[in-house]
Amino acid sequence: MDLRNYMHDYKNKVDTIGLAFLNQQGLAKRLQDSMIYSFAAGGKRLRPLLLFATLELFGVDKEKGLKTACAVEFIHTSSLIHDDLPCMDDDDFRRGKPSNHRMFDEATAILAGDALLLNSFELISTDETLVDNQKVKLISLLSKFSGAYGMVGGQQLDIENEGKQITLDELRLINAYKTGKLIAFPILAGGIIANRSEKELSILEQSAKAIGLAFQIQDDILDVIGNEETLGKKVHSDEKNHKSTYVTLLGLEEAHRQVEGCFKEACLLLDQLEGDGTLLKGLYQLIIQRNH
Ligand code: GRG
Repeated sequence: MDLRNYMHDYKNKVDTIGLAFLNQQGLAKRLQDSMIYSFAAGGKRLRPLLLFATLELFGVDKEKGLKTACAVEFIHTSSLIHDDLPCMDDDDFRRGKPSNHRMFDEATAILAGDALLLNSFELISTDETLVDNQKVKLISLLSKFSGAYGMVGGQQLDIENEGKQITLDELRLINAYKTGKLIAFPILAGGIIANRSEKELSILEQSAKAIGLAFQIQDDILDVIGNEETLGKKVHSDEKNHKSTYVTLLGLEEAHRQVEGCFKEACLLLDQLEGDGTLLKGLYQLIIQRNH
């Protein structure tokens, strides 16, 4: 399957499912508008695409991943809304548009993030293409990877370390949780929906960890060499917030080398699995070559 066509088709499918959910006969119109504003603001939909590409690897019908893919994008969107708040990163722009609290107001932005987070579990639990056992595993993993022992815990550590000089190991740990877990979820979710063994899930998890690290290093690189217009947000924000990053700790050249090293490791791990990993590797490549 051609990577570009696949990305286009499956991005559209996630958009359709997400918008249908968010456009239901509503209770609070401003809240719905605020959720739709951020969900439809033009994200790359990397996490959903990782899930579909993992299903393709195992030869499983990608339609079975639609609601779970949308669920992880809801959580990702909720985290971006909260991340931009004045009490967090205090960013006025996201994806080239005013951040949610700038477009609406802080209270609405907080509630939109809360609702997207919680409704993500509704999406999975009402998915009629999955059996109950799969739904429980997916909900359990998604809540673990998003919560105190996942993304939210990583965010807390990140805030506590602002302005401090930290080691490479400390930085890796923070990022493995703050960013890595939500990148790992869709890859593991693909394995769960494909009913793979514990051993195969463990290989998927190692591959996901490697590509998650590559993603974050590239993110730090883009904050230094990226273009504000393409990125849709301010560059040099890490410097402004006195953050230790892979670029400040390793230098640009070594950071680039490590992105490449992690990418190769992630692909080699996929080679240990039975199936066709071409699409997933193509997506891994896009992750490390992205300019926004
Ligand atoms: C409300 C669940 C919840 C959490 C709040 C604020 C917070 C806790 C966590 C912050 C996590 C965070 C924003 C990590 C940064 C991850 C990152 C580099 C996002 C950019 O991802 P892309 O490139 O973005 O996939 P697009 O715009 O393409 O979707």
